[in-house]
Amino acid sequence: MGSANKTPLLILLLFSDLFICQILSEGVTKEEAKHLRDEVRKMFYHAFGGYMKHAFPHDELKPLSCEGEDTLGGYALTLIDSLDTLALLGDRESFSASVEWIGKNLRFDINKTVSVFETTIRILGGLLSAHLIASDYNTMEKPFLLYASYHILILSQVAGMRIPSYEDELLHLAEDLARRMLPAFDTPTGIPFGSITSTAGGGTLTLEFGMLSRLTNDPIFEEVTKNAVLGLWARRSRINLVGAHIDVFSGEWTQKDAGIGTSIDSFYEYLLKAYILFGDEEYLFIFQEAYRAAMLYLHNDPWYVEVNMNSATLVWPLFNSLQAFWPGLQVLAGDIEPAIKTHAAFFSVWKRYGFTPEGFNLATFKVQQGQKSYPLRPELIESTYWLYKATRNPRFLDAGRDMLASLQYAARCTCGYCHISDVEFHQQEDHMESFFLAETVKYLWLLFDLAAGPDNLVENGPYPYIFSTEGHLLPATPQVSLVSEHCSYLGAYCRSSNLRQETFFSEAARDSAATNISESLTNTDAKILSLSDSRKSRSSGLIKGYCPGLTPAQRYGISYVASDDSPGEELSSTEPDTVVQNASTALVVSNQSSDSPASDADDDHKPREDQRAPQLDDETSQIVNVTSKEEV
Ligand code: DMJ
Repeated sequence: MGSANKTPLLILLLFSDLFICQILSEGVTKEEAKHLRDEVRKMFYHAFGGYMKHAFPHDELKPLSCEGEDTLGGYALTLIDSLDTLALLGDRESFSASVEWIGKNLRFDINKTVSVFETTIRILGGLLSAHLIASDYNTMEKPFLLYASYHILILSQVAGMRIPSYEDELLHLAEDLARRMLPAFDTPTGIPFGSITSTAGGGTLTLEFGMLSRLTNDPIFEEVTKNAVLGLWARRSRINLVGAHIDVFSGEWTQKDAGIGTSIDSFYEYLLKAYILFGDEEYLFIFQEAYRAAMLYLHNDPWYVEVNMNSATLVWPLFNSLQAFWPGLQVLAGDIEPAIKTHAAFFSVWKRYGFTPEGFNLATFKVQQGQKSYPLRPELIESTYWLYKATRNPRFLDAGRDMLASLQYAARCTCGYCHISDVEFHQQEDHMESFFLAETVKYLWLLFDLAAGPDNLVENGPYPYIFSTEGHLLPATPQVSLVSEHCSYLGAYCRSSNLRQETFFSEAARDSAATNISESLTNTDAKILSLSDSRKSRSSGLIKGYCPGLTPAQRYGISYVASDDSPGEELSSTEPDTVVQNASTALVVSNQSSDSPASDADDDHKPREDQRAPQLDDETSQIVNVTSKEEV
C-alpha cells in the first residue's frame, strides 16, 4: 500500500490521541471522596429501594413505569444480585432480612428455560457470595479490639456480616440450582449447551462452580466447568485465538471473530481469576498463552479490534463497551502500562458522549449504528477502580467522578436508574439490569471509599477477595485456595502418586503469582509472569473430568482440534509471524458474513444483525493499512 492510503486512518489515530490528551485532571480531595462515596450510597438506595417497592419479587425493575419484570426465571434476581453490595455497604439489617427471605422463599423446582451463563454469574454467584459472607466466622458482627496483657492493642477486626441464625440455606439453594444445570454439560465437547453457546457463556462458570465444589466437597461442579474451558481451549486456532460462538455438539466454531469484548470477554477473565482463587496453574498456563495472543493480534494500541481467529485478518474496527473490563484484568495480570493507555482511550469515548455506547466505530470515530445504547454497564468503572487501586493516580478518581455525574444527570429516573437508549441524545429506557446494583454501583462505591480511607471488607478483610464477572465477592480463604487442602477433601481426585511434588510446584507458582499481583498494585512496570517460568512448574492439574468427545491430549488442553477451514483462512502453523508482524501489517478487512443465527443466546453475547459493524468499504474484501505503532 502506498503511504497516501495510510493518511485517513493515521489522522484519525492522531485525532484520537489529541482527544485523549485533552482530558484534564481537576483533582478529587479526600473530603470530596467521602461525599462522592455517600452520594453513591444514596444512588444504591434509590435504585434498590425502587426495586423492593415496585418490582420485588420479580427479577428486575422497570424504573420509569415503576413495575417489575421477570427476565431470568422469576427468582427475585435483583435482590440476589444485590446481596453482597448490601453487605459491603455495611447494611446488616437489609442483608440479614434478604438472606432470610431468600432462604425461606426461593425454590428452583419450576419449569423455566434459562441461560446457564446468566444464571451462574448472577444467581449462583450471588447466592454463594452471600453464603460466604453470612457464615464467615473470621469477620465479626461488630469490630472489636483484642488486648494482650499489659493492655497493648494487638488486633482490631473488620466488621463483617455474619448472621448468627444462618444455617447454610443459601448454600443448599446454590447446590440445588447447580445440580439442575449439570445436564447442560452433557455434550460431546463438554461445553455446556445453550441455544447459542458463546465462548464467554461456556468459559465463565469456573469460579462459581469451583467454589461450590469446595463448599460441598463434591468435585463434579469443578470438573464439568473445567472440562468446558479445556473443550474451548482445545479448539483454539493455531495462533491461540478463540472465536465468539461454538457448536457444542460438533465443536465447530459458528462465529470466528476473535476479540476481547462481546461473546468472549469473561473467558479471559476467568482463566486468570480461577488461577488466583484456586491455585490451579493449568488456568494460568492457558491464560498466558491466550493473553499473549490477544496482545499480539487484537491489540491495536490503545484500542482492541476483532479479527478472524485463524488468519488474524481484521473484521471489526470497533470498540464495544464490554471490552472496557480489560484494563482491570490487566491490573490483575500485572500489565499496567497498556492498561492505562487503553483506559484513557475508552474513557475518551465516555467523555465524548457522557456514556460508552455499546459500539463505537474506530474507522469513522462515530457511534456504531444499532449500538447506541448504554445499559448501565459497569466495565469502565470496574477498570477505573482497579487502576486507581494499582496506581493511586488521582486521574482515575476524576474519571469516577465524571461517570457518577453522568449517571446522576442523565440516567436517574423516577424509581431507579434507566438504561440510556441513545448516548447521543440521552434518551431513557424503562430497564434497570440487576448488574447495576451488583457491579456498577459497587465499583463506584469501592473507588471512592478507597480514596476516602477504606473501611470495608474488600480492603480490610481477613483475606483477599476475588470479584466474579458479576462483581460478586469470593474470598480466597485458605480452605478455598490451597491446593493441598483441596486434595485433602477432594479425596479420590488426588490420584497422582506424585502429589507432593505437584503440590509443591503449584504452591510455588502460585506464590510467585501472588507476589506478582501485589507488586502490580504498586509497580506500574510490573509484567505478566513469564511463560517460561510457568512452563517449568506446570503440573498436570489435580482435577480431570471425563470428557468422552475428546482425545486425551485435547482433554488436557495442550493440543487443539484441527480446523476444517479452507487453507486460505489458516495461517501457516510454522510461520505465524509472517501474517501479523507486530500489528503494523496491512490487515485484510473482509466482509465475511457472521454465520451465527440470531436468537436467544445469552443477552450480552447475542449476535444481533443491527449490531454488526459496517465494514470500511462495500467491497467484499479490501486491504486497509493500519499504521504501525511506531509511526503513530
Ligand atoms: C454482567 O452481567 C457481567 O459483567 C458480564 O460478564 C458482562 N455483562 C454484564 C455487565 O455488562
